[in-house]
Amino acid sequence: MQVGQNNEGYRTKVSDKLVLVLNGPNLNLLGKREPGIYGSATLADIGAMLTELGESLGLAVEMRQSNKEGELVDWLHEAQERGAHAVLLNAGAYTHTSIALLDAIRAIATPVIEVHLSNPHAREEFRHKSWIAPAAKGTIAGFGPQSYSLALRAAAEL
Ligand code: CA2
Repeated sequence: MQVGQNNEGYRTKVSDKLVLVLNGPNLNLLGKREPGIYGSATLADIGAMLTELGESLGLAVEMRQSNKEGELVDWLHEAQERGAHAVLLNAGAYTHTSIALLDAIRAIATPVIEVHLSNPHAREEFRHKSWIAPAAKGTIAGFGPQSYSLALRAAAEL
C-alpha cells in the first residue's frame, strides 16, 4: 500500500492505479483440465498472486474472465472510462480470431499488454497469428502464471 499525507498532515492511502486483468474463453477451466498444457494453478490462484504483487507495486488489480467476446470488448471500453492505468489481456483463442478485440484495443488509450500462459509460436500454426498483437503495447507469453506477474511488473513501469 502506498501512503501519502493529506492537508492536515495525516497519513492517507494514495489511491492505487487500477489494472484490469481480462481473461477470455475457457480460462475458467485453468487448473481443472489439461494441466499438462496450462499447469495446475487456477485463475483464482493467479488472481490472488497478482493482487498481492499489485499491492507491493501500488496497483489495484481487478481480475475477470468471460467466455463471451462482446463482454471482453465492453470491459476494454470500461478500462478507458475508468481511467485504468493498464489492461493485461489473455484473450485465449479470441487472440487468433477477433478483429472486434483488435478494434477495441485500438479504440482506447489505455495500454493493453497481451499475455499468454503458453508460447503460441511453439504450438499449432493456427496459434501463430495474433490479431491483437499489433495494437498491444507488448506481449508476454510462455512463462505459465509468471507471464501475468511479468506483465504486471511491466505495467507498473508504464
Ligand atoms: O497460452 C495461453 O494463455 C492461450 O491464450 C490459452 C488459450 C489458447 O487458445 C491460446 O492459443 C493461448 C486457451 C485457453 C484455454 O484454457 C484452458 C484451460 C484449461 C483447460 C482447457 C482450456
